[in-house]
Amino acid sequence: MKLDGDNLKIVLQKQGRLAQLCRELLRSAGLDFEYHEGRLFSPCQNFPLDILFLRDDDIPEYVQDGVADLGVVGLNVVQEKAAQVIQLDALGFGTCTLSIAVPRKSSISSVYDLEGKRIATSHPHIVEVFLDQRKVKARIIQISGSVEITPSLDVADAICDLVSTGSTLRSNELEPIEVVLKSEAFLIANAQSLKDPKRRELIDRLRMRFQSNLRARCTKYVMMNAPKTALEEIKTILPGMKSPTVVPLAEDEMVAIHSAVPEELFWDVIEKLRKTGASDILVVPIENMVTG
Ligand code: PRT
Ligand code: ZN
Repeated sequence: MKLDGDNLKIVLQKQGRLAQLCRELLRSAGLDFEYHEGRLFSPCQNFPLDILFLRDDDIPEYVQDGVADLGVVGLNVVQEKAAQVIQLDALGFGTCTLSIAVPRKSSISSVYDLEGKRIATSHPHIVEVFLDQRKVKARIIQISGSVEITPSLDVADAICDLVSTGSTLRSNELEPIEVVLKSEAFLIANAQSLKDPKRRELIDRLRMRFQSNLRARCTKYVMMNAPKTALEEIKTILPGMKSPTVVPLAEDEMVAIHSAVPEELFWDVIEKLRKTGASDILVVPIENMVTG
């Protein structure tokens, strides 16, 4: 399969935790492409973009070497591969921590107790740097999967692995003692591609679409009716946001108020609004939010 030289190239995980989320991100940015299992390459129908699907471990190097202009991959993989790429944007999914954990009954309670101990991990480079910075000498045992069972097999005294819900640690009677890295999916770029004006323009267009979608995901659109007399108070409840849209209603002393509300403030804002006399509060998801 020959890639079109003028098209931008992005490399995504083929299968795994980030694969579907990456394809959803592209689709929500209005990009139209075919995907079916086993496919390694897909041209985008409505944007000059070719999509490559690979194992996540290879993504940083492909971007570093310019095989692809862009990639989406966990920050943990970028750091583990020590790839020379530009980290453009955190994408808000695939969040996890790379954490050191030990058996519940272990005497190890901090990274400094690891001196002379064995630590199993699939992220040996990150762990090595972390221990070196703390001047702790431990034996790093590189494992490619099921790191969590190594202490019970007496292969290691501690592990350093990715944790999201924590249930894998709990079911293996391990407890986290130190966060080595907070990770999430990142949009990464090849440095040369960013310097090329034509490629840069396409990259900026894609970033704008991704960001407007990510912003929308953590914002709700709130509509309500309120007495005109409550308007000033309502404006103070919607802090740090652009001034709300106020629409007159047939009923003279009432207005309709529309505003975007960040998800993390959402319930707090709704409760305060109700106290002002706001009623008929409608909340709708936002698909895209283009600002600036
Ligand atoms: O085949 P390929 O090489 O592409 O994929 P992979 O098997 O190497 O990676 P994959 O698909 O498992 O994960 C891809 C990326 O998702 C990782 O590099 C992280 O950036 C991110 N991610 C987020 C995670 C997790 N959360 C996660 N919980 N990756 C792995 N896990 C594993 C962890 O290793 C442990 O086994 O899930 C288990 C712990 O989960 P909890 O929920 O029990 O804590
Ligand atoms: Zn992998």
